[in-house]
Amino acid sequence: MTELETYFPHSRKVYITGSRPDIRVPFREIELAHTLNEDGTQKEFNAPVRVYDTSGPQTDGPLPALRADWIAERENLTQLEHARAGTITPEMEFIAIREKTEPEIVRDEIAAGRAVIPANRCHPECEPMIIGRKFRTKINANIGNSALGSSIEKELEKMRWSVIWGADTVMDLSTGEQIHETREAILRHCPTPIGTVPIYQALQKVGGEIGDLTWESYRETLIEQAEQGVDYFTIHAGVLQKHIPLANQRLTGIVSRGGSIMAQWMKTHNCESFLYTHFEEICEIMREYDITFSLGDGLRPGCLADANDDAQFGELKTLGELTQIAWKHGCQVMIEGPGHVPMHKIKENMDRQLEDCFEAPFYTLGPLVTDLAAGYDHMNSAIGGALIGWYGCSMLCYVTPKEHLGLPNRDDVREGVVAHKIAAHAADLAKGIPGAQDRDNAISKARFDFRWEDQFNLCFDPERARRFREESLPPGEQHNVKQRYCSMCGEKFCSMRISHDIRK
Ligand code: IRN
Ligand code: FE2
Repeated sequence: MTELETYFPHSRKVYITGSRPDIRVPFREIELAHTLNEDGTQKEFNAPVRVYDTSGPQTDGPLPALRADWIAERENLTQLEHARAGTITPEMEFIAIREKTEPEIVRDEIAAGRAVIPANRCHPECEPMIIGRKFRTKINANIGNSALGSSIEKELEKMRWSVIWGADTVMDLSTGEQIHETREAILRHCPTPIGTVPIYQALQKVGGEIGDLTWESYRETLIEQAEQGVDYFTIHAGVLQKHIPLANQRLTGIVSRGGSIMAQWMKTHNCESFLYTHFEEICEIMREYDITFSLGDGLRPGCLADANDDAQFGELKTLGELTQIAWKHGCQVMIEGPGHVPMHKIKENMDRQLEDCFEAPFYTLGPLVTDLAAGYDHMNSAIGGALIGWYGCSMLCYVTPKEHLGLPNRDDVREGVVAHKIAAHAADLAKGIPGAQDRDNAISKARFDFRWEDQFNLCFDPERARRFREESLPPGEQHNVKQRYCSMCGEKFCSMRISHDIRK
């Protein structure tokens, strides 16, 4: 049994074929039981529910190169350049089927810069996906080792685990040993786009001495990772010398790793960031591989007191200028956002980002809506994520219960992914993504029918739902899924049972 089958019983993978046989778009189909009459006879058939699926082919070995022919067949243009030229690429068609929309809508959103398809030419294993506010809200899971531990095997395992629970992209944030080998293993086995923050490896190469970073060594790192197939790069090119004094007045200064590295480098050398001064050369490399920019929020607020301050919004303006330069080079761009922001200040973040960055997709870390939730920061982040998603954010970076405390383990990854799936889905319902509510309606019908198995299988974490119900029933009753009540209210006080009686 694959892990997917273990954790998602009664689900099977199905594929929809597009205009050519090698466009095969994966979905997960959840099979449902019939609705029964009280005497056990069949009352109604319940159609299976088909959901978006990120889990990939579920094989142990390297994944098939599903995009290899598409890449070989066409001119070396980026998805943005193809879209501007009016071409619908196989990736765009794949995505249209996946998102249950028209290829022309996908092309148009890409051409306008309102959406991106992170898909490096050297990552043919990647199943195409889109990040943009007209489409399903996406979530990213961060994995990667640090100086304090982990192994390639463990990181691969976390990657597989993330996509089973529903991560749409995975970022390898390794800063420890064997960065190149870890990334290679992840890229060859991962069905989703992979993102990285190249400055981390560049710094590792110079032994962690920030002053020793150079444009040349950074450039070399970019190309090394580009050749491996990384689909999007976080580049903190918006942190400028003029922003540093603004950040010095803050309660918690600069909390972005990449942002703090670049600020320190500028102080040491007393000159502008090489990411900014060499930005056009970076664009040329990104264009060559069709790597998507994820313009880093090096000055995101790290506490409520610093939210929406001049440092943050000053950087955002710079990110907007850089977006236009990247677009001029034919590169795809998304913009990273905060951070720690109280709820009443979230909307302003979204509104300004749309305006200052010309509607390039927004990709945020939370926001965390309070500073008090250590141990529960995945929930804290999901609250802000749901709100900003509703306002128009396109992708949420997950936060795990270990945020501010340590490197997440397997359980933390699961909790983090599921919490943000809830947030992203809540946003999709409110955004009015077509069909978003179908699965909610199906589970509610199952609940009202006392179809326990279906109720488990339709939710985000069937294994946990099943276990929680079993744990709360008396011994002997634990596997009985025929009861028409649960232990929360008991039989006599079950409102759903009473509602059925009222109807009779
Ligand atoms: C997402 C939005 N804002 C930040 N992020 C993520 O934070 C980004 O995609 C990457 O995973 C991580 C980068 O962290 P630093 O280097 O900015 O701390
Ligand atoms: Fe934080």
